[in-house]
Amino acid sequence: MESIPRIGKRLDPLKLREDFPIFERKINGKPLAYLDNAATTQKPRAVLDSLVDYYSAHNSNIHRGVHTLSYEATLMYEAAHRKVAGFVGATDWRTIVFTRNATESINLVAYGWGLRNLAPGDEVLITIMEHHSNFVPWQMLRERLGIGLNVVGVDARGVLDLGEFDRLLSERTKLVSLVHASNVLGTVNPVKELTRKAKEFGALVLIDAAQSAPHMRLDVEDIGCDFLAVSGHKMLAPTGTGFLYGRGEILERMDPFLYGGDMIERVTPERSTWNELPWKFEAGTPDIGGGVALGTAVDYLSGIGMDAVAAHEDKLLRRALERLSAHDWVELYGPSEGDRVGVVSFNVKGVHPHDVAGMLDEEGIAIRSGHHCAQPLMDRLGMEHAARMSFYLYNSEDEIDRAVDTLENVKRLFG
Ligand code: 7TS
Repeated sequence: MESIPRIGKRLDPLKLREDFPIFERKINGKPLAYLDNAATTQKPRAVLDSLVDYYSAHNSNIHRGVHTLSYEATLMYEAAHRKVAGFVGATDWRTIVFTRNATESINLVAYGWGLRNLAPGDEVLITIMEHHSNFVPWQMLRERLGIGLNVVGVDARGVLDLGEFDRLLSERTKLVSLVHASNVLGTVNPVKELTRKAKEFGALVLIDAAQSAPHMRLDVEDIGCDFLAVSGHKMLAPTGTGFLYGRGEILERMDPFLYGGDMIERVTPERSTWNELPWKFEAGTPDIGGGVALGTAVDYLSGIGMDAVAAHEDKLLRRALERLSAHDWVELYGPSEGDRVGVVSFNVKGVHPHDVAGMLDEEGIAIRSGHHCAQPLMDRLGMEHAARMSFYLYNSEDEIDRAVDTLENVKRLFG
């Protein structure tokens, strides 16, 4: 794995960019500044190479047959589970289930655990800052099972109302499903403390780590959670990859999510029994090549060090906040203090965020605009839509300056 950098404490984004072929592209004649990492990230050559290597030299179906290629594919796919387990501090690789994305990971818990274990009178506790993927599955269970769904609010800056969390948590709470870092505000919730509180009431805890796992060091044992949902494609791996960590004894007792091949132990016309973990939850032929490449993405990130990634992104965040807050025509969202990941939502007063994104695109700068799949939060904060910059390890302060300079020029030209 020579293409995987070993960097130590500090990270040089300009050096890292050389690992990402997409940055050779020009967009509208300008160098690409990719500031839409909360949606999905770019892929380093090591990840692309591992896909090509897998399909060129090892492609086969796993767990089926004794031929050499199948054996190799099985080993590589299992090794990727081991790498992911190490990445999030899980001691047993069998507690890592590969999925397509965080959405599928959360649905796996809703269908595999929720449908079987919840009944009228039980409650699920979420927050208003959830992505739709951690809202809608629980609404589905509320419709189907008649359970309660409670929603913890935020203050005007988008910080979780911890008092309300305490008030809504009770013996009726069977699951707390909580976003670690908001994809709109960047707010980082104190998941370890909230998990401890939930455990006092015997509730299970699911952490939606889609916006945290790619950006900071995480340890499921330290947090104490029962489930952790992550999108692989937001951490340098191919689209179509993600995973769910689940506490072993809970996964053992859960129902499968999808039924069919590979997830069974024995099938008779009358009944079937389930395969061991994690295969019980990976029905059908999985995305083997993508899974292997997810393992390579983990190697790449581990080579750099998640603390270095977090420190670099914090520097970018401070730069963006400093530059944007200098203007009274910019409305900034999200907490000004406390833990926050590199996500900055804002509006240019009087300009639709789609127009803001369009103007930046003309300069080769990619940002997202819209409701960011978090409509309950947008409603609560009275914002219909917003522009959003989100950072990763290959971004530089210069790119943030380019983005804000562009906004300033547009403002100067159009008033
Ligand atoms: N949870 C959070 C906090 C997210 O930000 C997202 C995706 C998801 C779950 C779902 O991830 P997926 O991989 O299943 O789609 N967030 C975004 C975003 O902010 N822009 O595009 C996708």
